[in-house]
Amino acid sequence: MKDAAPTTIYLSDYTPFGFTVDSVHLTFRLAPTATRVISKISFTPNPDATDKTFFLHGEELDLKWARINGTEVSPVVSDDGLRCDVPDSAFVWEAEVEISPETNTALEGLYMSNGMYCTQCEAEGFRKITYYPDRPDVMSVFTVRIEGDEKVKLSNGNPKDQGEGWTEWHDPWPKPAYLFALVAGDLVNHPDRFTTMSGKEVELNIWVRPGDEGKCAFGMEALKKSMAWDEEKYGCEYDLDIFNIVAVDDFNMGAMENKGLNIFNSSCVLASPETSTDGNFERIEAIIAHEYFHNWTGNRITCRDWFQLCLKEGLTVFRDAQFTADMRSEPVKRISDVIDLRARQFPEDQGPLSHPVRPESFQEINNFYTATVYEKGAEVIGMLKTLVGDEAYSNALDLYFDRHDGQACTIEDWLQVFEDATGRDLGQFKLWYSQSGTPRLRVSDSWKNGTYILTFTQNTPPTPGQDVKDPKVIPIAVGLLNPNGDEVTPTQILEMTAETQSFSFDGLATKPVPSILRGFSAPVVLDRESSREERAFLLAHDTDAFNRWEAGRNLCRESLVATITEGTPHDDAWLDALEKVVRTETLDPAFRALMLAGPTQSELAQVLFDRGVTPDPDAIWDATESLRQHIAHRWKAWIGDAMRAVAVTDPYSPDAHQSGKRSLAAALLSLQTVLDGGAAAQAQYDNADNMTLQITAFTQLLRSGNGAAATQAFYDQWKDDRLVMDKWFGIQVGVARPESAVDVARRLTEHSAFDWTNPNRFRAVMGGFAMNHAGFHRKDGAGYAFLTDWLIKLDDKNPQTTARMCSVFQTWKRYDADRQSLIQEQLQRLKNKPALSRDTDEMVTRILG
Ligand code: B3K
Ligand code: ZN
Repeated sequence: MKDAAPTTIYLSDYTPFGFTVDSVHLTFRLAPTATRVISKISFTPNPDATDKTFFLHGEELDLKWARINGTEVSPVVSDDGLRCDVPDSAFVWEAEVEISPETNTALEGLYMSNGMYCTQCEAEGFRKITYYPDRPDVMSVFTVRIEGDEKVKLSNGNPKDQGEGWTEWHDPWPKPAYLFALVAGDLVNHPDRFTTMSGKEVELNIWVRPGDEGKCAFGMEALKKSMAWDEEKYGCEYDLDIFNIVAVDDFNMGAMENKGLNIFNSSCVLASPETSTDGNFERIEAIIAHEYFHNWTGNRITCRDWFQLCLKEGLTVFRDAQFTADMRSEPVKRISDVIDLRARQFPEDQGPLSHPVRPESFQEINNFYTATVYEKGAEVIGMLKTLVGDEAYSNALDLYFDRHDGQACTIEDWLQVFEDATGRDLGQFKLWYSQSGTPRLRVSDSWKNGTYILTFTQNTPPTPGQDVKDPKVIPIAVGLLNPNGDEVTPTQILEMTAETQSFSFDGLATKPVPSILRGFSAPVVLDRESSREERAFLLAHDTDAFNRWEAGRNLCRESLVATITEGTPHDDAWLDALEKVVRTETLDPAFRALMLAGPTQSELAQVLFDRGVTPDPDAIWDATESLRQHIAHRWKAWIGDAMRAVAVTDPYSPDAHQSGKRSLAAALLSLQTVLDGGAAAQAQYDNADNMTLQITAFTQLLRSGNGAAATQAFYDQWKDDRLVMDKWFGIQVGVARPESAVDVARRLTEHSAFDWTNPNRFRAVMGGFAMNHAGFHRKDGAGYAFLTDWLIKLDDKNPQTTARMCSVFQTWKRYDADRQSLIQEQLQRLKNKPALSRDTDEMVTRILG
């Protein structure tokens, strides 16, 4: 276990390593509790480094011997590594260590999952495999020999040689240790091939446990589409003879882009119509693309240090979003991403965990794989592209790949490429990387003699460690509509650079209606007091799909806020406008479904808090539930017809067209359930031939209070499918009524299938529970105490997953004094846990502030 004595690491302290690594040879003699790792590493003193201390990272390693140039040496070994005197010219380091994969429950380094050996080395897991300079700027060529009885033994690069009980791999591309991977087990593969743009044949495989081979076809198609897309859009060609993906059941996150050997959480690659929802299919496609795209943005060009994480993650998220938009629907993808950004990144940016896209200090880097680094990091790239234009973006990317291939880079390198490609000064733009917090953009307008003026004022509230903020460059996409609904000024990008700035539009016959921040052109909160009529007008007429959706969402939000704060009846004028959109059959069903999705309860809590109202989770739950009832009764004459109109009759396909129809049907089924108590849902459940229909019906049956039979039936049908069982666990706790959510969650943890050491299962229950806003925030604090008990328990086994889950407490300051002190009490209890991990300690300390 890592010690909890916190050491803070600073970006400003970066110095290069004193040596370069010319080659690495590793031999693994696999055994569950006594794997031997023999390393042979060639070092050369680094002329660019002043500090020539020979320090190799290493944690939880049992060093058997070490040699330099063939002579045994006695290094000074500590908890985090070793030091040794070394020659002042090139030398060869050799060492043998013993490690215990079977007892490695933290799931970083080399560990075992269902009898299979696998690794996770990003960010700092390689140091649990052998002594090594485990930092991303030390890159080398690896040769790996794996000895063991397992049928399949994989590592990075290309297969080199094999014999009875051993296999060798060679990766010709220099890489940092975090991209190292090894897998060994009795696996089976789903094979395929891909011919690259220069005619090179690549062997492709998805490796799974026997029994899962029927769930690989979709992932394989997604991989081939990703490979073709990256060639076409970015000119990025694959660079090895083989590309392997392995599905692993015990994994702390979604997937990992190890060079030539991607390792995936099985939930992010295995798919079949019977067991996976449309949402699962879309997510799998996106994650396969994301990890594949890392081959260039992350692997060929990597990060100099972990502060530069957004260099690879922000860019790769941006690229995978482009891919999904191309494969599916651009506006639907954009709206979904903004929903996700507001749900996950905004609370982070506006709370105690707020940090810049490029953080400047950390204690545990695993705590910085955040929505800010990933999703806001992608938004920053999107803004850069908007500002420089598509062609310049493409030229800059070409230059980036040319100039930095094979290097470990910084955000400065990245921005320099754009400055060189465009001639622009990006000094002010760089603030997006260093300043944390969500800017608020206030808008006012005026109209005189045919000139319309929009005036914007930007303000970023203080965040931890950053009291004062400078104005940022904000690209504001604006279009103007005239009162009959025609667009008079198509989308223009207004480039805001000052704290307050006005933009005028001349020669207009009538005062226009502005459509501001089209496509969500910047990750800001737009404060504009506009009338209900204006929002309804944009909902009906805006040509920008995002802002059309936004207008509807804002109307829904305001209606709910008025109900919560003043008891005002729901706004029927808005509902009539919404009805028109939802019933417009020429519109994409997926878009219509998004129109029906109101703000989440957590989002409403934030809106109330921002307006100086202390959110009451029960009142928020009541208001959203009563709105559902109200809409259902108001629309009861046509809901059934609308559901039938979007019913899919063709054989199941997870494509955008069919899944859009099913998502609209699911939203309508939620309303129908209010009217019939679950009769339609039960019929759908009984006839469902795919998981999307089955799970949406199951969800509504649970919500109707008539879900007992389906709960048992679902369990009986799927008890042997671990990924489907995760859904069974998660949904029950996610949709439980507020007053019973803690009991439901507790009962589920007592179920024999609740394997809490499996991150997917733990997250299904605990994550599902924390998403149950009113249930988690139960007034007596039972929800907080329940979750904390489990975090205390998990921390000893798996610090990474524990620490990540702590973020559900980050919004604690929104709530009333009683809830605040109940949360503080639990966080303090967690903080006082003996031998608390460094990961969790850092999170709790930051959240408490
Ligand atoms: N790079 C990995 C994430 C590693 C997380 C380490 N705690 C997956 C990805 O972003 O593609
Ligand atoms: Zn990534």
